[in-house]
Amino acid sequence: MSFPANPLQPSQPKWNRRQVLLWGGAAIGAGASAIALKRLLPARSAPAAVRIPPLLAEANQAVVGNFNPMTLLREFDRGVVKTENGRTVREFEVTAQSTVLPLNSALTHVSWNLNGRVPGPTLRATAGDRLRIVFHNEDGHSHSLHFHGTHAAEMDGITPIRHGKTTIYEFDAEPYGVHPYHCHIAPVTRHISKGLYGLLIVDPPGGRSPADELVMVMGGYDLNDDNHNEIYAINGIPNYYRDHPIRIYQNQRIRLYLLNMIEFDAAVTFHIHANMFQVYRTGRSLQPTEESDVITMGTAERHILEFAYRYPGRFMFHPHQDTLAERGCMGWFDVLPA
Ligand SMILES: [Cu+2]
Repeated sequence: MSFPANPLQPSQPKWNRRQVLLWGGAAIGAGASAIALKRLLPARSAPAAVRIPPLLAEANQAVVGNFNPMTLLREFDRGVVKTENGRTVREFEVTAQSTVLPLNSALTHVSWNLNGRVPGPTLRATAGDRLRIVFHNEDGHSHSLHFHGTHAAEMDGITPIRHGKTTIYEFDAEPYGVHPYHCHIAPVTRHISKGLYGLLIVDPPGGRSPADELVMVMGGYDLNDDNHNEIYAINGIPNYYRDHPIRIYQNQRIRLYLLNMIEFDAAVTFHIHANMFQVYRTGRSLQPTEESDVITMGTAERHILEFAYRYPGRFMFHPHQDTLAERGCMGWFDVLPA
């Protein structure tokens, strides 16, 4: 595989003994045992060509609520890998819960989220893998996980999973590309805007070229239930990357997996300063189909954007609806000399 693992934040599936025992017998099959769940994560290391700037100490400590948007950027959950009948199976564990997010110094918000973070974990597989997503609902409301991509009707994730219940979604990772997942319980606008969404990246069989890979999900918060967003964020926390610029290297390819999960606004744009990006729409191609510095995305639209910065310095990124940028949906790249 050619995609780089992140040496800073390796995938850390959170299996514990209780959870293995909880569903092991029913879901793994009679012949399997907990031993089969031993971690088989390949010991990939980043190709020498890809350099990731070390995090500043303050970014290492900049945890907001239960998560750190700086490390979340490059965090990919490849699941617990096993082989069944000669094929790769990836088992993921996703838990819906409520946590209080400090959106800024004056504002907290009760978020409904997955694994304690907004967005939820970035699940990652290769086309053709079997995906098994164990979904626990520990929140007081009913929720579900609905994946984009191709799967059977019974795996479409529109059935409410009640508080305290667990269900398993299982399907093949197809097609390759970038797929959102989100809760699909009514009112969906409310369940999504409170934070129940994330990304599933399905890599093409041969992988993609080496790059410093980042994930950004744009979201909005309707704080007073008036079906309008009062505040916006990239990766959960408003203005996080304004206050903590993302360090990247000059002249190195950045591969940005970008998803728009903003409810209530029909469409938004995404713009980077002083540069152009190449667009792989929905991640469904191996060659870019267009080049621009601004792209329009309806809700649930997602793309891969690739670019490299020729000049060092600080460069802004944001939707070009500047009211969104002014309400939390913006950040900076801090381009370091190569
Ligand atoms: Cu929900």
